[in-house]
Amino acid sequence: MEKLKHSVVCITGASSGIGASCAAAFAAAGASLCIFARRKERLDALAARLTAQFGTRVYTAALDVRDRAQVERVFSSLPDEWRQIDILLNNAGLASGFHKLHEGVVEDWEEMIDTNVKGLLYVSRTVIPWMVKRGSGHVINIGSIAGHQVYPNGNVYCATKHAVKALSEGMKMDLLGTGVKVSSVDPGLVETEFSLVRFHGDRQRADQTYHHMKPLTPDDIAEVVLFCATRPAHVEIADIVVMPAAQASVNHVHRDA
Ligand code: NDP
Ligand code: 8X3
Repeated sequence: MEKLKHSVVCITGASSGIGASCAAAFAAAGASLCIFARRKERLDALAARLTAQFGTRVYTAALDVRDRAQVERVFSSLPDEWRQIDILLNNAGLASGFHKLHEGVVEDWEEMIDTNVKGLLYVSRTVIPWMVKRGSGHVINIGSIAGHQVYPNGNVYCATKHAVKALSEGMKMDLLGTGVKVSSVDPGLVETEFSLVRFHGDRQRADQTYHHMKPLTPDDIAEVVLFCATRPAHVEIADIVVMPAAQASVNHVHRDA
């Protein structure tokens, strides 16, 4: 953990779920945080809490990762000390809708592709060159078990997470020898706002996802992300799949009762 003191950690999608838990875990370990999401009021509330609890320095800005010009503007207006990003956590992402492919909603597809794939690329294209220039850094991408397997009605979401897996592998090859590490953390079911977003605010349907089973918590994922970030210089975790004990694959979930 000593390693994280004085480091700058940049997290996209820190207003909720896994991103917010990772922000808290890195703050507890002594890092400074640069956190982004569309809901800035949530970021500011999180920042105030972490500063009060751990004395954390936090930079917040509203950012929609789908908007390329906005990504460039927000990162280029970062004050110099915040540009020394040691760890980039590409976490912002979502599922939208749950339909058979031939009945799918094109706007849902576009939102997922624009956020999970193009948004991750825009942010990476902006930040990674700074890391390469300094000869150090670590990109941690939040993938998914849905990047390894496909499930009915998961079609486009699964495709975006398969793309994230390919991008993590490609980044690792392209960054070889630069001093910049790349890791992918790929969770199974985690109880966050993810399902509420997927089902467009339908709480009952969202709750069914975790019905009679114990999902992962966002803190479980934050622990794994921190593990990746704190390995010795010569150790690089390429990919970790993290599943709830009650989930064997995207299609196999054990539910009590
Ligand atoms: P949440 O819905 O709780 O959090 C998603 C975060 O992404 C929010 O902070 C949201 O912020 C942000 N976000 C969404 N769209 C955008 C955008 N266009 N620009 C910037 N930020 C955005 O879900 P999770 O914490 O579960 O999701 C985090 C990541 O984990 C995602 O990549 C998801 O695919 C992945 N994942 C989730 C799993 C799960 O079961 N929950 C399992 C495997 C992977 P805001 O709305 O304020 O912009
Ligand atoms: C989220 C996990 O199984 O709902 O990536 O697709 S799953």
